[in-house]
Amino acid sequence: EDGYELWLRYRPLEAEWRSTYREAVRSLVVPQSGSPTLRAARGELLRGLEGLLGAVPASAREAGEGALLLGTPETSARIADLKLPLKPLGEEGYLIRRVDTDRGAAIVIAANSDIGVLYGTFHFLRLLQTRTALANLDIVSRPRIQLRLLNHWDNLDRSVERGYAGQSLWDWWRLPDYLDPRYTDYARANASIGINGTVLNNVNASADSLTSRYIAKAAALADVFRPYGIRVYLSARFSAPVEIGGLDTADPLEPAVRAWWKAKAAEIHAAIPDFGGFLVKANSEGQPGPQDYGRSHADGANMLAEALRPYGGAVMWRAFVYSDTNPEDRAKQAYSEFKPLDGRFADNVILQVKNGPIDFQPREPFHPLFGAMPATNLMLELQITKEYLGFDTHLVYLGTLFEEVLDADTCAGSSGRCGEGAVVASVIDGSLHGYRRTGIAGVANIGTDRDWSGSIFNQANWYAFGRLAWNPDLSARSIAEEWLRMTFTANKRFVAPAAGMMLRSRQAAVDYMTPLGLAHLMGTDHHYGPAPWVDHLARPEWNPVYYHRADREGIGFDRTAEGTGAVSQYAPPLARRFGNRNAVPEDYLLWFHHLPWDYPMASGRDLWAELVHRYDRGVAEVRAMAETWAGLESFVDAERFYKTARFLEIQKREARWWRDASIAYFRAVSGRPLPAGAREPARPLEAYRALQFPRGAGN
Ligand code: BDP
Repeated sequence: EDGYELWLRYRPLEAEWRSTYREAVRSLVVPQSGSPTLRAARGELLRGLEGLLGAVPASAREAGEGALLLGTPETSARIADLKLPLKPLGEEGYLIRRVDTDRGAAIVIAANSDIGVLYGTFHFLRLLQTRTALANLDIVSRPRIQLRLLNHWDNLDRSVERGYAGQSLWDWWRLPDYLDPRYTDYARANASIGINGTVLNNVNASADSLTSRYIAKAAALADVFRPYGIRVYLSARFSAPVEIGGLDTADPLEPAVRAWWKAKAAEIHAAIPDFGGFLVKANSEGQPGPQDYGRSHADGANMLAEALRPYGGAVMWRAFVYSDTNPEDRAKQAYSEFKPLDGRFADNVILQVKNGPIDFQPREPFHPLFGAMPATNLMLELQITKEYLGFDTHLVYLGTLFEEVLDADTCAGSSGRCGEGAVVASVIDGSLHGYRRTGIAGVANIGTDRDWSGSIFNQANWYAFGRLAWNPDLSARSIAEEWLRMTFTANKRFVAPAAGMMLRSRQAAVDYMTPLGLAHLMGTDHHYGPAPWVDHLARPEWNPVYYHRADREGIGFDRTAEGTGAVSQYAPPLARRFGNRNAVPEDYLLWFHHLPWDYPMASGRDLWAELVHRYDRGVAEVRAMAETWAGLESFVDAERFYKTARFLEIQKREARWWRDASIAYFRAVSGRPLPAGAREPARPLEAYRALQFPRGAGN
């Protein structure tokens, strides 16, 4: 049990469930001449049922008592006869229902397309894996968001930017000749949670990935993924016409450049007929872009959109920009650049916006572009890989982070009031502003490690992303419980404590890393471990001191009207709430306000004592998590138990490191004594400052 099978383990169920389900599923009726997708559905069912029930039901041509009937009205006359209400399910939705046929009760998994049938099949297996009663089965499901994508930050040399699970899965050297069976398992796992696209290469892209040689390799992957409903996308380097095209400019208004991209799009589509489109990081962190030629983001995006239009492809243009010449608060820059362009993007462009205004921090308020671009398709980018949350070892369940963002109220509905459902989820599912194209992307945490994600619990973050992409209304709790049941055991005495630990884990990381709205205090460059003292880097916003602004008097970033005015980028009622130190949620206090150390907090403590309290709370929670896990040994196989237990020990030590180093630093800056009863940091500040990553970290 090395975690390779993820949540698709299909281990034998308890005897009672086995017999109940065997009764319910006695035969399989799958259209004979099935497409590869239908064959995949059948194969998964056989694999799943054999594992879970210890027996494969017979294949049958006719539905009788206990039949499981799969298909679409086109592929199955029996399903057509049932006249099921399939219309509202769209292209990808499905229906699972108990039906009475003239020969007895059967279960039907029906859809308008084969991919819908495959999604329904995975859902059906999940019902069994989670021990759900099948009587009165009547499930209707369709995805709320069109593009549900993973973004791989994978380089062509197989290194992975911010990847902590080994090398890139894509073996570019052996592609297209050798297709690692793992590619199929990757596709199965993604299809099981409804992910329908993957961007193969890093946003910091190499132009090589657009050469014919690499297109052939990407095409081979696309062929493997296609039966599973997964389309391939590529990150496009904006300067590719110069680097691989022999042109002397990449100016988006230059006819030769436009022609080059059109030809490139045609070439890619000839190799990958269902190619999804391009993801572009432009004029950000040194990447080339239209501004290099005095053109706007809209000019750049629209040029690529035009090239992809004949094939229905999309351009996902990232809003993650901050420039080295702009003296503005970094949190304001994306909004400042993109808000004036609202309505200027082609309709097959989607602006891809990170969840928060800075950069995947343990906690940020939602990005102010959500709700502010009614005339531009906007999609959400989340980070599944834990760049700022402890890499592979720390147990941090991100379902709660994702849920917090999706549920955040933009207060940008037509009434201009809060509390009327104008949440981020309603922006990105298109319902708030009537977007024609909708999407959500997660920066993948997947690599060649046997467990795919670097740790067993990191698999839950991949899982949660997919489930929420399909249905943003699901709760982080229900997803955690479902994942635990499928990944470990359905025993309540395991699931309840393990879910509790997962649900509290993200707040714990916020507490021991960056409590009360602090952000970006990680070691520069690698983003691992505390380094709030760093102040010597060339650009102000590369330095942690830029973000916390602590001095003898106080701490925090003043983004109110008296400060940088970033609050005004939110809808008026939110701007008022965030701008008022008495009304802002404490979770965002120091994000929006610079306050004196003795500022009185709701708890009755002053700010300094509260900060120390939060750090301590985070450390204590990790200790509790490790104890909880220790108590669950009897429910888990030795290998996965051991790995998680040892990782929790690392996390315990590193939470303490974060707490001690941060407190030692803020104590020195503020000149304040430790609050009464607070534990002295284990080492002097200088010792923490001297630590080098990775050696010495946390010792
Ligand atoms: C930052 C990462 C950097 C990425 C960048 C991005 O540190 O490696 O290239 O985001 O999203 O968080 O483009």
